[in-house]
Amino acid sequence: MRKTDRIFVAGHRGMVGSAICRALAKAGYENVVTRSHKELDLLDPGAVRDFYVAEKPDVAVIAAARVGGIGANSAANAKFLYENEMIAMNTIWNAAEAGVKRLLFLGSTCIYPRMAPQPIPESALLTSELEKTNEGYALAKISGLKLCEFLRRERGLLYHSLMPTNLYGPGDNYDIVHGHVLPTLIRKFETMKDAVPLWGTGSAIREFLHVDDLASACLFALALENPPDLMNVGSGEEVTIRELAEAVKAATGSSAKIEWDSSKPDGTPRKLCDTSLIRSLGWKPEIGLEQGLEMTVASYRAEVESGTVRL
Ligand code: GFB
Repeated sequence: MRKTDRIFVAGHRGMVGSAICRALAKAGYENVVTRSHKELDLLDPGAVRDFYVAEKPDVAVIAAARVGGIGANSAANAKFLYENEMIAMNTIWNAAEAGVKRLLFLGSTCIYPRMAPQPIPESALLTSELEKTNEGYALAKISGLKLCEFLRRERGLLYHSLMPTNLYGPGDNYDIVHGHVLPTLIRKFETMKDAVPLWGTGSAIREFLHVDDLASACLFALALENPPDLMNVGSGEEVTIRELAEAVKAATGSSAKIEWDSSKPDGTPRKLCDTSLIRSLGWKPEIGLEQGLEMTVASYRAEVESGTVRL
């Protein structure tokens, strides 16, 4: 990717897209093209086709998606499948039709089977059943990465994908019902003074990656001349949800009591991705969970203060 390339970042207002735009600006890429949801509906194939034909980007980064935590996903698998499938198909297929030479598609490690070997290698894809709570989202992301793979093989286009583990950072969604666990816990500990109700048993194991580390992985992957079709991106740092809760409690300075609600789902028992492929090529994360939590509690407070927090 050259500094003069015209780069379309789909989903630039989301946590991931905005981190990628920050990283691109910092690295001196000035020709970034963005469209708000109002300006371009990614669910509309005709609008997306017309956009690519008119704008002719050299590179596209697909960071747009309907995302949410276990609550949002398990309550609306149909919507998560439909919208994410449409976004993936429209943005990838129409890019190819319009002659976009390079494209990076972002997914999630929930594409891997529920009982995948740990840490999960890229080769675990489609080897057994998916986790039911986010099956719709996972199926859409699998379609997207496969479309990239097929277009690369059949048309020689440099379309490839990254699968990040659970992300967090500035601009996250702090909605208590629909958000991911880490931002939701920050909000709960910041706003509930006596008791904090948490979901499940606390035994599920997750890996968390700061979104600025994902953005650095995106720029790294885009600089590779012959990137693998699919690479995992993770921090390698695992915690139980119980340990995460204690860490968030400490980072927020809360003294509230934690109450577990085991009627709520734990989801995938363990989700640690094998990042040996991307690390062997030279990328590594920079922000550990303790530091990342401190930064994110500070950005949450700043977002609340300025009225920009997403709830
Ligand atoms: O981030 P999260 O919602 O989703 O984390 P997944 C869910 C884990 O945190 C479960 C526990 O073990 C929950 O029982 N948990 C405890 C809570 N308290 C809370 C709470 O207040 N809110 C939430 N949300 N969880 C998502 C997928 O899976 O991961 C998406 O649904 C996507 O598709 C994303 O792949 C990265 O880690 O289970």
